Amino acid sequence: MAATGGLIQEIGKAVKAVAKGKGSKWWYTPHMAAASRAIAERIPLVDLVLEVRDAREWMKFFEEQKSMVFGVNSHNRDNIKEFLTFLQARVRELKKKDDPAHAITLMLVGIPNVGKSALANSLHQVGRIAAAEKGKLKHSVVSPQPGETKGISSLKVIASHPNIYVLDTPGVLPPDVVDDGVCSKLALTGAIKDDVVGEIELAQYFLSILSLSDEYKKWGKLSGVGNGGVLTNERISSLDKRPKRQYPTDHTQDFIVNNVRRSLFDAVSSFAGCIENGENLARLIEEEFEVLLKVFHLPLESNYCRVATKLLNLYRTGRLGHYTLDPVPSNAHGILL
Ligand SMILES: Nc1nc2c(ncn2[C@@H]2O[C@H](COP(=O)(O)OP(=O)(O)OP(=O)(O)O)[C@@H](O)[C@H]2O)c(=O)[nH]1
Ligand SMILES: [Mg+2]
Repeated sequence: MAATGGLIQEIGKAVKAVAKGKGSKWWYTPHMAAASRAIAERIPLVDLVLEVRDAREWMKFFEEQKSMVFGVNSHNRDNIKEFLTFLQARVRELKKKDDPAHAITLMLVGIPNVGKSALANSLHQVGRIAAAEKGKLKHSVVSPQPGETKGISSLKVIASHPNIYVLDTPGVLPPDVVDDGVCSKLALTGAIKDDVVGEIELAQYFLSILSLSDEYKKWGKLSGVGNGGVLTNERISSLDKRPKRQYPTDHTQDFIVNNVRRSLFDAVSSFAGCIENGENLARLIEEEFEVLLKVFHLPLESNYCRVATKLLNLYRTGRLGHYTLDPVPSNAHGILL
C-alpha cells in the first residue's frame, strides 16, 4: 500500500523516537523483562503452552503449516466450550494421562492486549468446576489498555480427570524495537499505549486502511450515495440535525455505528481523486474526520482527538469490520515462521 507508506513511516518513527528518548526500558519495560524470564522459567514445568494471536485470516495458513490452531472468541460461550473439549483432547494425548492425580497446567502467552486474560477468565467461567468452587471464582483483569496483567496467575478451568489449570501471563514484546511497519501495526491493534504515537495518527492510519480496503463497500446499502446521492455539504450538515438520542439504550450505539459506516461509505465513494495517491488519501482522511465530528455529535470546535478515540474504539471492538494487517502470503508454503 504505497499510499499509506508515509503514515506507516511516521508512526514507526514516532514509536522509535520515544524508544530512543526513554531508552529500551520504555519498549521492553522492566516488568516485561521480568515476565519474559518468569515465562521462560515456567515453560519446562507446564504441560502445554498456548500462544494467543489475533490472526483470523491466518488460520488456514497455520493449518497448512501443520501447527495446532484453534479459532476462539472469548465472548462466545459455545465456542469456549468447544475449545475446552479441544484442550481436553490434547491433554489426553499427553503422557501424564495415565496419572489421574497429576494436575495439568496450560500457559497462555502472547503480545500485550491480545486477549490472554479474557480467554483465561472465559475458560475458568465456562469450565467444569465443582459448584462449591464456582462461588469463589477469581478472575484476571481484562482491559483495553496494554500491560494490564503484571504477574503470572493461575486459574482452575477443569476439576478432576485431571484437574486443569490455566496460567495467565503478562504480554511481552521482543527486546528490540522492530521496523516501522511492525511498530505501526502493533500500535494500531493496541499492543502499545496510544499516547506513544498519538490517537489522531493511529485513527488516520486506520482510515487509510479502511478507505483502501473492500470492507467499507459492504456498507453501501446503508447509504444514499449508491442510489445516486453524493456527499454534499447539505448532506454533511444534515448529519448534524439527526436526533441525538434516537434510542435510549444499547441501540444508541448501533445507531451511531450505522451512521459511522454510512458516512464513511459516502465519504470514500463520493471522493473525486485517486486515493492510491498519498496526497489525495490525506485529503480524504481529513474529510472523513470532518464527517465523523458530526456523526459522533461532537462540537465543531472539538479537536480530532475525541473523534480518533471513538473511531479506534469502534475499530478495536470489531464494529467497523475486520482487517488483516499482515496479508497472508500467497506462496504460503515457502514461508518459515
Ligand atoms: N471481540 C473480542 N474482544 C476481545 C476478545 N478477547 C479479548 N478481547 C478484548 O481485548 C482487550 C484486551 O483483552 P485482555 O484479555 O485484557 O488482553 P491481555 O492479552 O490479557 O492484555 P495484557 O494483560 O495487557 O497483555 C479487552 O478490551 C477485551 O475485552 C475476543 O475474543 N473478542
Ligand atoms: Mg492480561
